[in-house]
Amino acid sequence: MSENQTTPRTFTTVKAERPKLYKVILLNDDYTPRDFVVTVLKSEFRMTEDQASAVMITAHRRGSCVVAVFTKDVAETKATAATDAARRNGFPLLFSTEPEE
Ligand code: TYC
Repeated sequence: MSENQTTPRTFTTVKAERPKLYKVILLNDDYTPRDFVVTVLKSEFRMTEDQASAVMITAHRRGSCVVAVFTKDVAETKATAATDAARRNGFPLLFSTEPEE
């Protein structure tokens, strides 16, 4: 018997999957006042006045604008909270979510 036999060892590499990310999308409509859109973006997405104004005007001109990217749960929670804030104020403003490619 050889004296320098070694015990075979198995090494397993555990790789953490990066969580899939989801976009929160602001949709334009003809009824919600611009100021209200800016207010919701500031309060629900912690944007500055300038950031919120830029996102609002992009959605107004192009029909929609990506607001931010989050994990699925956070994106859905924020889109729902922002849409609910609009409903409480009687506006049809809508935030949706979609997976990032
Ligand atoms: N289009 C709206 C208006 O002219 C303003 C608006 C902008 C509404 C962006 C929604 O996502 C929106 N009053």
